[in-house]
Amino acid sequence: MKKISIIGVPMDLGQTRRGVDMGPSAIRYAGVIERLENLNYEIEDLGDISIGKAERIDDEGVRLNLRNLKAVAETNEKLAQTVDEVVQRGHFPLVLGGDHSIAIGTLAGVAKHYKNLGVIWYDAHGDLNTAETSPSGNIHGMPLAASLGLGHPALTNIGGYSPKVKPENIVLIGARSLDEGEKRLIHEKGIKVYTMHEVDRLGMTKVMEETIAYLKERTDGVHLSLDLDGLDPHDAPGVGTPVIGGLTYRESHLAMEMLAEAKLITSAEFVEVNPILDERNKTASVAVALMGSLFGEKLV
Ligand code: NNH
Ligand code: MN
Ligand code: MN
Ligand code: MN
Repeated sequence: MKKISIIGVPMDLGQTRRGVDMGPSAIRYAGVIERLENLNYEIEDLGDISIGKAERIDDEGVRLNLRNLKAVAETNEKLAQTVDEVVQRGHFPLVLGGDHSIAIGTLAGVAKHYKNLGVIWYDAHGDLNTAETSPSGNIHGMPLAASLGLGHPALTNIGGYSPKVKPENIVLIGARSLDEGEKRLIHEKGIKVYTMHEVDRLGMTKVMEETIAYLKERTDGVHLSLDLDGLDPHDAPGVGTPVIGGLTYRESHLAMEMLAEAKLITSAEFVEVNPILDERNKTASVAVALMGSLFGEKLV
């Protein structure tokens, strides 16, 4: 596939740090379009999805432990629609965040086109909370659970169907900050996880070989959901919830290069870039460099 459609989602309502709404702009400024054009892709930039407005007094969100539920759900409906159309036109959807709550809409737009969509969740976190288990009430900690059909119906039914993905088609990579409820769910559902422990022990080469083999045999398309906080804060400082001890810049490139070689990925999103917390747009630049590798850039 040689055509990529870029969709910006300047969403910051799934968490409480301001600035992540500037992510799409920072990623464009870091040269995403030129970078991918150089790899001979035809790029269509669809601009940004308009974001629902937060309730001034979000009593309902507070009561439900789902901050800004209404606006987050509305925005994800729009995103799902846009992504759906992109896939229908045979283009590769590349979504730029924005906080990770937007994965709900991306997956809603993508998953209906596959019988068995695989998902790689590259993240320090599991994003497997529901309102019942969330320590924060932040919806950016819930998108993978919502896509499994777990949580509030306003989130699980985006796009008019649920679930989007089966637990056995998911692989988590880079996890190192999981809440108790998330750990329970991972065991209960048998979700495949490469925590930092496994990455240290096996090395990224083996982790990716196993991930690729595992998903190749059971899925008919794979979505990459890459949260920049999966990387170590040394390499990606511009994120709202940095966690020490993460994946390096080189490990991450290796992962992307191996995915490119395997021709596995059929849609992708890069999320949680927060330019306000960043150092000279470093994190957006890292995101663009990783996209280069994902789309086949070679060092020589
Ligand atoms: N697990 C925590 C929560 O649910 C933090 C989630 N933060 C993230 N997820 N950045 O990727 O609130
Ligand atoms: Mn076209
Ligand atoms: Mn995340
Ligand atoms: Mn995260």
